[in-house]
Amino acid sequence: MLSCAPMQTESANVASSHAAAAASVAISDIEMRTVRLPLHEPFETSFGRIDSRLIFLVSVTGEGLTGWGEVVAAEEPRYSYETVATAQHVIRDFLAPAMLSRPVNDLADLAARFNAFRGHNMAKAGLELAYLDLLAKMKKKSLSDLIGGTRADVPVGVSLGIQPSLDQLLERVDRYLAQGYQRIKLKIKPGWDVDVVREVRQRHPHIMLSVDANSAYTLADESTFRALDDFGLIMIEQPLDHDDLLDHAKLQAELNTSICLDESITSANRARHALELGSCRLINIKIGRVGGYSQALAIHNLCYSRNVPVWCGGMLESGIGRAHNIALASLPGFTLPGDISASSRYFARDLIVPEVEVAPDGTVRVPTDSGLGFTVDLDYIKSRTQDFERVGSTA
Ligand code: OSB
Ligand code: MG
Repeated sequence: MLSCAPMQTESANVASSHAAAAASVAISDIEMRTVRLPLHEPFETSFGRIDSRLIFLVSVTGEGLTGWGEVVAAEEPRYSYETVATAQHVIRDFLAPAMLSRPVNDLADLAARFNAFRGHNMAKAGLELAYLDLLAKMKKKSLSDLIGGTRADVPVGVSLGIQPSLDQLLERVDRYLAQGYQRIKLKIKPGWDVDVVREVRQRHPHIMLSVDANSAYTLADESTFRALDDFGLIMIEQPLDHDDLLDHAKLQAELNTSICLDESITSANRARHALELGSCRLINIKIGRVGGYSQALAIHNLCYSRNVPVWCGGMLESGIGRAHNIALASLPGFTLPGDISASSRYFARDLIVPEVEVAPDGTVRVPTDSGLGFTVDLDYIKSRTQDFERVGSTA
């Protein structure tokens, strides 16, 4: 079973039967690499600004095949407490030994081993991703097929960072709409919110528009939320504290606009709590934030069974993480456009071939080749690798 134990009773059983006949895999090697990729332009959110991404890749080898995953932690603990360095430590010293200790029966077996260690979801997810790519390659299936995906292409949107000026933001909104993106998400923070959203809305009365606060507000900002509530936004993403559910429930009760939780949803159990408390009406699923495919599938199944729409969030991943996001977003419950943009929106050159492209209708094609469905560009990765570390089953 691909879905994990805690949510089985809630599960709509989507994505569970497909890998039922899982083959046991003996992993012989786990490799960790960091690769710095400059961003085309700086990305600014309520918690800061970055102009490059330190991409943390993990690969696992077994049965003569290699599977690839990405750890989405950042260099600084702002979006999450994890960092690239904490994830390297946790993988090297705890997760890799657990994965290498004996053959992995299936995803639930791997998740149960990782569950013995608290937290560090992004580190766990990186290895789950690599394992599932390897498993899909063994079974000669696409990742989407393996997890029960039903879409041949997925609708996508773009997440626009806080800009130096309103004009620069408006220019970017126009640019990405012209490229076909189906939804525009604006990063907001106090001082860059109501006036900015009003301008974008006036110019584009009918587009799917949302905002993402990355926890920059409190319940005391009621007047801001009341103003935002009048713009016909499809959602307000994570307005309050990163680990809050209660105040979000109070706020959701006051708003017409749906609240979408990102940071606050760290597991399937947290998702269930949020839905039962009324903290949100939508959930952004990021495989890294929730600790891997096992929990991401459980959250999807829970929401699907309750008719709660979900969408796939992004962490400025390289093509390797993005390919996993595309597979996840092919599940039936992913009805809203994901933060799955073209490679060229982030980087001059991506780590996969071909790069991810957005079609003029604002969709990304779900690959049908086995595993990730993209070729990992190992020569390019090697040319940009900063740190390399190998953990083997034989010391
Ligand atoms: O809150 O969704 C977020 C990027 C890094 C950290 C957090 C977030 C984001 C994004 C970008 O919004 C999404 C993407 O295009 O990858
Ligand atoms: Mg977000």
